[in-house]
Amino acid sequence: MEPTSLGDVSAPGRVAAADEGISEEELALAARNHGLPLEAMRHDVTPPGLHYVLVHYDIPMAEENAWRLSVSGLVRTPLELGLADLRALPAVTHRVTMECAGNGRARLHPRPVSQPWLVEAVGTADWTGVPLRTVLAAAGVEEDAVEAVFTGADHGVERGVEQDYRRSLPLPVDADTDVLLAYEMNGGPLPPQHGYPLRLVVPGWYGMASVKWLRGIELIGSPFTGFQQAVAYRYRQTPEDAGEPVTHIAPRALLIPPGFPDFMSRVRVVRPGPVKLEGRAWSGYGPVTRVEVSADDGRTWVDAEVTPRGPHRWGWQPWHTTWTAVAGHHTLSVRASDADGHTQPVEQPWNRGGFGNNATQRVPVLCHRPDV
Ligand SMILES: Nc1nc2c(c(=O)[nH]1)N[C@H]1C(S)=C(S)[C@@H](COP(=O)(O)O)O[C@H]1N2
Ligand SMILES: [Mo]
Repeated sequence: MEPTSLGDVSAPGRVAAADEGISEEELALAARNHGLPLEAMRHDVTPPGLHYVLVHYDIPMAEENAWRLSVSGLVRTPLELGLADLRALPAVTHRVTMECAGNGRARLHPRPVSQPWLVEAVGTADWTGVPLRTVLAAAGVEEDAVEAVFTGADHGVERGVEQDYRRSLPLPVDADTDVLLAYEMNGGPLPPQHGYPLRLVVPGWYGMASVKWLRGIELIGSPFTGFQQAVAYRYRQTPEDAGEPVTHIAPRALLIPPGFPDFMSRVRVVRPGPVKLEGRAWSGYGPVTRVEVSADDGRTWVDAEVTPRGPHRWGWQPWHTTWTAVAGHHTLSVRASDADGHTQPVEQPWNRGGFGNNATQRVPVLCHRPDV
């Protein structure tokens, strides 16, 4: 369908009818924004190219030598920093598991119409750069500043609102949150799709906070009301509901699909006998303390072995267990619990935007003997 206008911010995001399949518009988004192939969870650090990608508008053309980051608003010393200025400051590296807030959206009933992720909008990278607080300290944040607004170089229109991609974070930015202005991913320059030459990385928060192609930081004296803050990325049950802001990553465990896949259905094929089940688990609220696995579609659960969180406090944790497969059809599920007391639900946590759906993964498996 050809749009007759660029939309209207007073019209809520659409929810699909009960029997409505994925549209060509959703397919176009899904083809641009790719997920992590789940077998790539075998890598502790996701190789670039396999890390999920989400871009609202277009990937901007950028050149490191010409790039400027401005720090403005309620600061004593406004700054204009080039990449060389940032590289001259003490650098840190953090291993961070990032996940899109829309991960799980396409599994919701009814389905909010947007990027149709199943469970694969996640990845883990080593991000190198300058702590945000180093740059804020250099600029000298005024007492009356309450938020920092981050502006990307990408520009588009969303529900009728033309905009640069912008998000804010509340002040102060604590030392223990490890928010980073990153110019390297996994030891190399940022790939274009991940924010080259500079991005924000907000560990523990859903991906929308980690503004890519970062060109501006503005300190402001009242809460930011931009589209990506006040309209999008809120947990709402109805269009009228003001909703709660989307912030931290809810716990999730994923299984590296065992055995080998059927090409079309992706059903997994395994042989009878012991099958190693393994995967990753993470939460933005603290370490994952428990992972349970079900081989009977969530009726009974057994504990898997979770590797305690090591030096990488923002990275996913491996888990594993052994399942004795018998001939027939099975549905494997896995669920995580974190130190803050959150457990993944078996029922979908529905909201209009399709955010934070961490309902447990379901992996259909067919166990049979090799043909002779
Ligand atoms: N400038 C800008 N930053 C952005 C976005 C964007 O569209 N533009 N998308 C956000 C969203 S919704 C997510 S989930 C993450 C994705 O980061 P990645 O593509 O590096 O995985 O970037 C965030 N930062
Ligand atoms: Mo996202």
